[in-house]
Amino acid sequence: MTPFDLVIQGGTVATAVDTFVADIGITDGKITALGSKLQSSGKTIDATGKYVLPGGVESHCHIAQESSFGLMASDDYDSGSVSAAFGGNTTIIPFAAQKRGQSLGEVLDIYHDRAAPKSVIDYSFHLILSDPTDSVLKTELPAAFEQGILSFKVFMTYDLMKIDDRQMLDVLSIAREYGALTMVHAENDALIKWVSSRLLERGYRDPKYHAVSHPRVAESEAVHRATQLATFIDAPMLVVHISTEKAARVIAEARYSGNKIYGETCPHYLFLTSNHMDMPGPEAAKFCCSPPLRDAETQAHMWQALQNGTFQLISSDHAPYRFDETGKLSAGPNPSFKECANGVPGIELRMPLMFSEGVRKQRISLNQFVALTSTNAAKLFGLHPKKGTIAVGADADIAIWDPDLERTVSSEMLHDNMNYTPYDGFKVTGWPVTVINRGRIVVESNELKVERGSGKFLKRNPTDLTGMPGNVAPELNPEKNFGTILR
Ligand code: DUC
Ligand code: ZN
Ligand code: ZN
Repeated sequence: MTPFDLVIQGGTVATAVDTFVADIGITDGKITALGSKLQSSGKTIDATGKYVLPGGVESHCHIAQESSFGLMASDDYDSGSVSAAFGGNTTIIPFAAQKRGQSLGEVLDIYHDRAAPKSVIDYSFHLILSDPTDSVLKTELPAAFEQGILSFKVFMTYDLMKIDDRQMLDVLSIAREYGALTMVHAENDALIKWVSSRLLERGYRDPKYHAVSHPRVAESEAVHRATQLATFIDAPMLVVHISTEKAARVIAEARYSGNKIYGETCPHYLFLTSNHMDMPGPEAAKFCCSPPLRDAETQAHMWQALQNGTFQLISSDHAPYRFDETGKLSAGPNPSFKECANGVPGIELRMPLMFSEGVRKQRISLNQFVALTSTNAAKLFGLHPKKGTIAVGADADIAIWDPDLERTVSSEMLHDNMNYTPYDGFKVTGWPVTVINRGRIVVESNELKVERGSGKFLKRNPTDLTGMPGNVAPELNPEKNFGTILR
């Protein structure tokens, strides 16, 4: 047998289903053998006593992107991808956000230019659609799908971004036709506006009131509405950043009935609560994200939804805004809850936090960890089996984990372009120590080993909907609607 370029020897390999001890042989960036006593003509890594896991697929992060208020994220594709890699990720799928009036072609050109010279790991984009004109729906979106960008996010709130229910139906209908995945930020806009204006009228302006201004029912109502619309069209939909028990139950119910509905939650809803915001003045802005942090009881429901398969993804929703005038304090040193940028950083800590608090504390198995942080995203976003698993023929995207390495989190140890972390002082056990993307060693001995711009753009396939039968609404079914053809 020809020796391999790289061999990872003696580690405990885990995929979304299996755990076994094996050597991994890598040739030309791909996994070419799983076996024992494999010989390398190049480098050999001794992984004895370590876990050898698929690299993370981080499918929800905001990098070099203007927010829904127009503020640029603190991380570009250099710091964002480096931070992701140090956190065990080998693929990122950030957003390419359309401003109203912009064509999707223009948007994608801008984001390709932002990513290609800088990303150290592989990447794709989800579009954000804020302006679903006829040209966008009929020409520009299909063109983007053709380029392998088969997912996009829509918003039900934020004046500069939101689309209405009728537009949502148009968008879902196109997505269904092309096998694309609609991601949705589901919060009821009117409820948020109603509570926010009452708060401000009554003098409650500090950032901590952000937690009050986005009521739980705003999420559950909108998740119900969005998933009902998707179910009517029979189009796949991923509800992102779910933060409430009721919304989780809506997802569970939709999935129980065979609908193509998926759910995601984020580390901040598992590890932080609104108690972290209970302080006067601007410090609470460090914890402002949307939907907002909830309470410990809700955290338990989020864990349950991950454990029982209601949610398929745990994503960082890394939305980095520094605690200074470029970010959280861009409206001044004392912003109201309406003026501070929405979002928390976490791309480097998503997997370590989940490993430490999830796997080590036996809330989830090692295989569930792999599924939730890598394999499911690869499947949902059309990258599997090239990404998201350890198998012969797959890209050699691997993170080697030291399960016993203990570190206390501080902003200084992270590689993002932030000046704070909401997880400051957290004790985390279990960290990725070597990260490999397409056979290239990206991180080793706490150092970056590759050039900026060496990550590759990934052309994706449609979501694999096998096992998701869906339902045809009677009104759209010619056998039941007097023969009308509506889709
Ligand atoms: N939605 C996100 O997905 N991230 C940050 C803020 C928001 O509204
Ligand atoms: Zn959102
Ligand atoms: Zn987000």
